[in-house]
Amino acid sequence: MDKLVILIPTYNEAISIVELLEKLSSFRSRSEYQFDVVVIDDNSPDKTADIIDSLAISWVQILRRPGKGGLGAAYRAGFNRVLADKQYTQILTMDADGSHRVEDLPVMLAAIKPGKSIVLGTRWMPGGSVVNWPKSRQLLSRCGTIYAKLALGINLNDLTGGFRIYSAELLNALNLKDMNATGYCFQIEMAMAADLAGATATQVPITFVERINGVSKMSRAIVIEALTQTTRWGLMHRLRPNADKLHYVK
Ligand SMILES: Nc1nc2c(ncn2[C@@H]2O[C@H](COP(=O)(O)OP(=O)(O)OP(=O)(O)O)[C@@H](O)[C@H]2O)c(=O)[nH]1
Ligand SMILES: [Mg+2]
Repeated sequence: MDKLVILIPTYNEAISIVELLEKLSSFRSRSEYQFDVVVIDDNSPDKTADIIDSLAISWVQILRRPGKGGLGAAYRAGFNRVLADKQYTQILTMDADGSHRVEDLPVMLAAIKPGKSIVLGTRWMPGGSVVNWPKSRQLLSRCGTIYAKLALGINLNDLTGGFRIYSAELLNALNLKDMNATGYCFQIEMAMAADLAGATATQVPITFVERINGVSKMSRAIVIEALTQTTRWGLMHRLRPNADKLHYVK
């Protein structure tokens, strides 16, 4: 039986994270997976971390970081924490803002494969959908994925989403310390690294729901980073084939 841990990055998600932990608690009481949760908080000014602490849930830990360092840095710190604790075999990642639904967890968990495996919650495939997301954001996400797919030659339909399950075997095979994407292009970088490592990738349709509470951390800088990094990775892939594999895979 796999031992599962759920990583949730937070920056000013005081209301949303409490709601999400309630839903996870209810799911946990019915699930065969007695998972743990690690919230990675970047010293949120709204006291997200203290609020979680005050709930005193035995299966929830907080990884407190000194300040806002971006999604990529938060996840890499989270990965290092849970891989050091060798008990976990599967690492699930999800946003705190309610966009990733606990209702989609069973089908995601059922899609885990043995060995180096990645399960990708996917909006842009039959059965996948988005709820209340502005057309502009949908366009950005779809175009971002199409561009990354073409640039990197990866045949996956949702390269920017953060609702995923990585096997510890896959994460242990990657050079996480040599990754440096900050914003949501971290998700593209991880999908690319998984592909280079020869992971089995399974896409699962999900319903992505626009956040109700809190504010998005998406910014122009994050979009520009995604565009420039993806272009750079695409060029590297073409001009120096195998160099990227050597860079990302141990
Ligand atoms: N620890 C940490 N978490 C972050 C940081 N930036 C974003 N997050 C969290 O990462 C998750 C995704 O961020 P969002 O702001 O929802 O970004 P998004 O989902 O791409 O964009 P929206 O759809 O507009 O919400 C949320 O749980 C955020 O709180 C950061 O710098 N540090
Ligand atoms: Mg969000």
